[in-house]
Formats: sequence, C-alpha cells, structure tokens
Amino acid sequence: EIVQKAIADLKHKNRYPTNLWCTLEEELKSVFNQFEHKNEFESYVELASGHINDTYLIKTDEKPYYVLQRINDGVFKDVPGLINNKISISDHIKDKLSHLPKETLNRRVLSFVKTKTGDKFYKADTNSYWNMTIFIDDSVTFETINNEKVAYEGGKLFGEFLQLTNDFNVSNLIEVIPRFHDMSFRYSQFEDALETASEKRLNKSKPYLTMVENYRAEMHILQSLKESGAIKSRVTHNDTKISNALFDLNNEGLCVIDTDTVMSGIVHYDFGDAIRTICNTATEDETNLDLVAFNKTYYKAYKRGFLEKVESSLSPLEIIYLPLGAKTIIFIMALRFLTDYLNGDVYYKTKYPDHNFDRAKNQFKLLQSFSEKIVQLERESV
Ligand code: GN1
Ligand code: MG
Repeated sequence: EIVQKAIADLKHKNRYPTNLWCTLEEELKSVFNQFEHKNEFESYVELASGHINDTYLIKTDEKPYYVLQRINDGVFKDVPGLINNKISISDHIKDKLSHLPKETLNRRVLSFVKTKTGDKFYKADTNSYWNMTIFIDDSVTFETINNEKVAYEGGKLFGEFLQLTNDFNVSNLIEVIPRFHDMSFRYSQFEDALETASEKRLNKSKPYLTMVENYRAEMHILQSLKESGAIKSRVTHNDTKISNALFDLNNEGLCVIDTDTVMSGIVHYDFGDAIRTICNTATEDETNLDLVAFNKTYYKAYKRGFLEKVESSLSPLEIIYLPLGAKTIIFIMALRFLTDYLNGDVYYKTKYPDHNFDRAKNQFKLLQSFSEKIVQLERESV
C-alpha cells in the first residue's frame, strides 16, 4: 500500500519509475526487445529536452539506432489514439514523398517500429506505454539558433509539414489533448490555479496578473477567427519548437519530429511556436532575462522559408494573422508555465522549485521584446 501510494504521488508529479524492481537500463533493454528488430541492445542515452515524455536513444551493436519513448499517459489520455495519429501522418508523408530514393525518404520522415506481436506500441505490465522509431543518423537538433540558415531551413521544414499534410482528412485524427491551444481554456485553468495556489506562489505571481488581464482580448482574436470559420482548421503539428526539427550536418532541414500533438488546428500556432523558440536569443529555461530578446533576422529568415513551402495553401487572412500567431503562442506558453507553477508543478517536468516560474518570466520577457519589434519588422517586410 505504501509503495502504491508513493507511485501514485510520483505519477501525479509526472516523475515515476515504471518498474521499481530493476534498473532503468534493464527496463529499457527488456522493452526494446519487445519490438521487432535484429539488433543487440548496447547502451542508452536519455534525450532529455522534452517536458512530458521520457525519451531514450538506444544504441545497438549495429546501426540503425532507435528512439524508444515512454508516453506520459497522465497528459495524453488516449495513448493508442495518439500513436495511431502519429503513424497515419508518417504514412501519409511517406506516400507524398515516395518519389524520393528510399535512403533519402527515411531521413525525411519518422519510421515507427512495430512490436514482435505486430502492435503499434507496447504496453508494459506496469501500465506504461512505449513506442519506438528508427533513429535518423547524422542529424542534429537545436535548443537555440545561432545562424540564419537554420532559421530559414526550420521555416521550410515546418511549412512543408503543413503543405504535405494539407490533403490529409483531419477528421481521421483524434484530438490528442482537447482544447490544447484554446485560449479560453488556458485562461480558465489559470483562474482555477489562482484559487488553489499556495500563498507564497500566489504572491510571487502577483506582478504578472495585470499583464495577463490586459492581454485577454487580443489573445482571443485567433480563437474567434477559428470558431467563426474565417480561419480553417487543418492538420497541424502543435509543438513546433525548433528542437522538434532535425537538421543534417550541413544545417539543412531533414525531418519534423515529436508528432505527439498532431491534430486539427490552425497554422498560426505552428508558425508561432517555431518563432517563439528560433527568435528567442536564449532558451526558455534561461534565468538571466537580460539574455532573453527577440531576434528580427531569424524571424525574417524563418518566415521566408515557411511561406516558400506553404503559402500556396494559405488564405490572405491566414497570412495577415501569422505574426499574431507568434505573439499568441508566446503568451499562451507564459500563461501555461505560470499556471503550472501556481498548481505546484504537476504538468511539466521541473528541475528546481521555481523552474516553471522562471520559464514564465522568460516567456513574458520575450513577449515584451516581440511586441516592441514586430510592428516595425512587418512594415519593413511589406
Ligand atoms: C511540452 O514535452 P515537450 O517538450 O515536447 C508541451 C508543449 C510546450 C513545450 C514547452 C503536450 O512539449 O505544448 O510548448 O513543452 N507539450 C504538451 O517547451 O503539453
Ligand atoms: Mg511535444
């Protein structure tokens, strides 16, 4: 009973061992061997950049290597549905790119590995869900950008993802997290958190409450356009931070990864989340706010690449509102980090007590810098 309670607590906090009776390495090896492959497990490296799932690079005696991932079923309520989404999108992209030579194609889209029993995922008896993809060799990811080419290539990559999935019937995808980028929902979660927060966390958050309130109307514009049908919903990635793009060793875009949140949405948030991360001169975890600012050069380069690939399937209204997409996504991240801080860190993985608060401050600083620069920037580019 004590163990069950400890696991329940840890699970709630989003940090729980799945199997208490063996080492992580033993667990990974045994899960890896549930999947169809011809390789020997040699070692693993945690890929720790995500805030939700647990992701590991599995090194084997012979290439290819693999990426084994435990899906957080506290956050994702329908894991089989989520995995179906990811696989059908990969299959669709493979079809669209089938003119490419096989080796090139395999570097441009994720390949999922089935289990030995032919299933798309493995559910361990500890109730955790695992899925596996083939690791794309000779590739790099970026947490921050230090050259314009990566910004441009990132734009092309995320733009192309939208273009390639434009003809996919979006009603075939489940809504992985209902109301994921829905502003009213995020405001109401924030308001609930204010009610239950500890006095200490509430007091620390106070300086930001007026700002959150002042942004309310502007931050609902895109949602209204979506709800009225003026902006159409289509397949979107919904988590286009730049670390979810793979590049080759010459900084050319290869493949969009982390397709967990692929579902129906509007293009603005995909445009925006990449901007949020490409144009931040620091990472979202940076605590020295003097280092956090909005980089205009990368904005232009990213937008150019993005439009090059997807402009033909966008309406003039969609294009006009792209910059607001960036502003809205920076704001919604600030709000979500602040909400999780008020809730006592139950959603995102954190490394120290004020981690979520620091992330929120970082995003508010970026929002301020973005707001100062964007009007001039968009004028220059007309
Ligand atoms: C989470 O786990 P990760 O890092 O892929 C979050 C995104 C946030 C991101 C902030 C399902 O993504 O929405 O933008 O953290 N994913 C979910 O870095 O909430
Ligand atoms: Mg993600």
